[in-house]
Amino acid sequence: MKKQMVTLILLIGIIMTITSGCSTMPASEQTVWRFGHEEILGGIQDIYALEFKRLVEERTDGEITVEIYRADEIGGVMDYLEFQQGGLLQFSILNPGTTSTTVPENNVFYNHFLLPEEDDDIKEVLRNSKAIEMLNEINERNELKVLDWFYEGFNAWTSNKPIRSPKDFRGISIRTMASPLIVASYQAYNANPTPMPYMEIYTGLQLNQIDAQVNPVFAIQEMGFYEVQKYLIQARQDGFFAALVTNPDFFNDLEPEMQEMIREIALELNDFIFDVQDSLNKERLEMIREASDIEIIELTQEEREVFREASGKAREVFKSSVGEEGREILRILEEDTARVLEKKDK
Ligand code: 6CS
Repeated sequence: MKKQMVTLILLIGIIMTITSGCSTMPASEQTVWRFGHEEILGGIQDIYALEFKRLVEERTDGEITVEIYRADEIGGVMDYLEFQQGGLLQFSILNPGTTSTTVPENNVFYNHFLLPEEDDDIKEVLRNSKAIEMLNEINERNELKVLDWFYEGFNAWTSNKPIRSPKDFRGISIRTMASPLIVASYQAYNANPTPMPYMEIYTGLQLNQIDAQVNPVFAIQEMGFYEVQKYLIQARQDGFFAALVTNPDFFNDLEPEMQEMIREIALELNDFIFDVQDSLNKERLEMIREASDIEIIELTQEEREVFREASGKAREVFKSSVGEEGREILRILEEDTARVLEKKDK
């Protein structure tokens, strides 16, 4: 397996050397940009990638072609992170659950009860916060140039038991992404967090290797998790965030007009994908309701408060896993969220 992967990497490397998007290439030659993401056909990241492809190909009159690689097509998500840092992929969508192994500060998004809950408020914080600028600088120092952060919906829990309080999590093995903060967050609720790859969750639930998992509603539907779970619980404790990432060397070598085109596309896609996630998550919740007997539980404000209190422990874990810069990013996001919510109340 390892050998096949190395061969594949080498193969991609050779193809890349011949065809990659370098700015010195004559305009008449075909350029291929490789775009990796973490989801399956029809997922939010896939819809994003397809729209990115459409816009790039349209605006370059087909001189640039974008090839999309979905989850597990040429490696696991951690391979995609390496391919991105090494320049084997020109673009990718990576979420903090993947990149926080390299940039722990990215986990800031997965602090429970930190960011606003409404889409427009989240958008405002993401677009205007100095914290995002600081976070992007840290990513760039790690060979990840973030062109945009976007949102895929709030993370819901599915489980074989109803969960209304941290007490109910006792003894429950919940599959999470392999991020120390996410693990700490569910430990703070008394659960047994069990990291495993995205593509193995369904079987894990089916074989009772795990009792629960956490993901946005659209993913629960398209990955079929609702088929093997009894409850879908909406606590709105955090959202699923992801970044459009490029390789800094690749990007810096592009001509300024090309850089500008990509920046514009990223900005347009932010609005596009916020709307897509909103309608897709609503639509897929209805599909789940129609296709199964899963019980959907929406926590009350009082029930959420108990989780908010319990999440304090994990916030401390985040603070101790990052340096001064990371703590400042968290502080600014807390402040910006409070400001956006206050403005709304007036
Ligand atoms: O839970 C996961 O691992 C995955 N969830 C989503 C919605 N996207 C990609 C990620 O790898």
